[in-house]
Amino acid sequence: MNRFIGKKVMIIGAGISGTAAADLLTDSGAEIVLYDANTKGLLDEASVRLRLSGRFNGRVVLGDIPEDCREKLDYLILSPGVPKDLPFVLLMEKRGTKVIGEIELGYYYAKGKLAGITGTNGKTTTTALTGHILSKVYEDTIVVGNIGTPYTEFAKNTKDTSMTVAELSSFQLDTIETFRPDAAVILNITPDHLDRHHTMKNYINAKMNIAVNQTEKDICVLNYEDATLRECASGLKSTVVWFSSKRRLDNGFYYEDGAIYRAVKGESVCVCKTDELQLIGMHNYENVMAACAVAYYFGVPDETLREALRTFKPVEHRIEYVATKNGVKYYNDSKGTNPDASIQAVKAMNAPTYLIGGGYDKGADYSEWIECFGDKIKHLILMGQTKDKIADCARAHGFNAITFADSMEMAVEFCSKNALPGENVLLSPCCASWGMFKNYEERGKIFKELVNAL
Ligand code: UMA
Repeated sequence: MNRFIGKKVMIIGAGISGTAAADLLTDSGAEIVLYDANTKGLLDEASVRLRLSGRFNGRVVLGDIPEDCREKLDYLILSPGVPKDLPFVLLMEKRGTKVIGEIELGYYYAKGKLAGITGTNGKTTTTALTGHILSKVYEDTIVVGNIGTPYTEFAKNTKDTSMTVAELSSFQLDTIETFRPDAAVILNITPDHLDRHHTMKNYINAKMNIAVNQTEKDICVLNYEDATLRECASGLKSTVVWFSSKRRLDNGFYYEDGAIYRAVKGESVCVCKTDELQLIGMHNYENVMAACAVAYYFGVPDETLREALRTFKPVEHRIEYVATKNGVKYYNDSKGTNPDASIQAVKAMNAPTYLIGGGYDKGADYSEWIECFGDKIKHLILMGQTKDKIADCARAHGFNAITFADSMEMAVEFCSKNALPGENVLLSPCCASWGMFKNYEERGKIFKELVNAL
């Protein structure tokens, strides 16, 4: 029985999630309003309709919410970027409207198996890797969610034999109700998005929601080295599978001396050596362990898993190996747009490194980034709006090997002339790209083109 027949449904947000949700509901028999606050006047009805399928027969409302939309709503479906504590949402909830997120809507329609992956950092890589591994066994594997493809776009086409791997942000998990992945992963929880969730407790609760409907038949893969996750694990009904980058576990997955192991009742099997992987850095080995745990649960044979791990290419612009020129290895981490991400990239380097940084000023504090340089960063090449601010901070920390560059061309040229065979060049700006580039993708592409042309 279709729960939406004859129901009044409003979808908030006409971005990629909202339009996919509207398309999904088009034949449901619901009376649909697709609404967008559109505060900057960037949308008009024609452009929204263009992105909807031709069959959409609901209303598109932009700007202020008309009076007739404030009454008798049965469902309110929120896009990920829409907070659930908006006055209108709270009002409708008070009036008896069921409020769910776009992910919950997708789940109503989805069939087959489901792996859900969340965490503050690493979820895109883990989702892409898990999808890559599972596709070797499950012909009909789809990768959806925060990674950039709305769940609602594909949910209706899934079959009982389908395998869905969903990257889930705290925004998306905040508005689920019955969503229940067979395998859940929480990689780590550190402060993020506090402007939206207001408190760390709310943020943690949103992340833990991924497992809230699980039973002991389902697994929840957790990082043993994350104190918050260790604390929260006792409240879960799921079967917990731990992974650790720091210690040998009797049950679960762990890293030791350049290899990843699976342990069952104290018996360990080597899953792969980390030098077989194209992913580098301990944070990535954690992502690999989480993906392996999901693969094991879904019955991927060891040999298939090993081969899939070997062939997986890192997500573009995230500590991505570009090329070796004159014995110097070049890495593109244009997605390193904040200190946390750039610190991981520096930690992942295993040789003296020329680091290209700087860009748009988001008001970040660069101290921790500079402090993690140690002996590893040999020279810092700075560009963009933040170059003086970073240079001052670096000098205050006693780091003086600094060169300014007016363009990416100059930065790459300097590195190619100075870096010695066996050393690395890393683009990990610690800043957004705006001001010099359209976005971090463009910055990374330009860097790669320049390197490949050397
Ligand atoms: N809008 C309103 N009212 C509001 C807020 C937004 O009407 O109160 C409207 C905006 O005017 C806009 C539309 O909603 O037109 C945008 O909706 P959205 O922000 O939910 O964005 P989508 O285009 O649907 O993309 C969303 C995710 N965006 C966010 O979570 C902000 C995408 O994650 C995700 O890839 C996509 O769904 C598919 O699942 C992006 C992201 O930045 C990459 N995620 C955050 C992150 O990774 O840190 C969480």
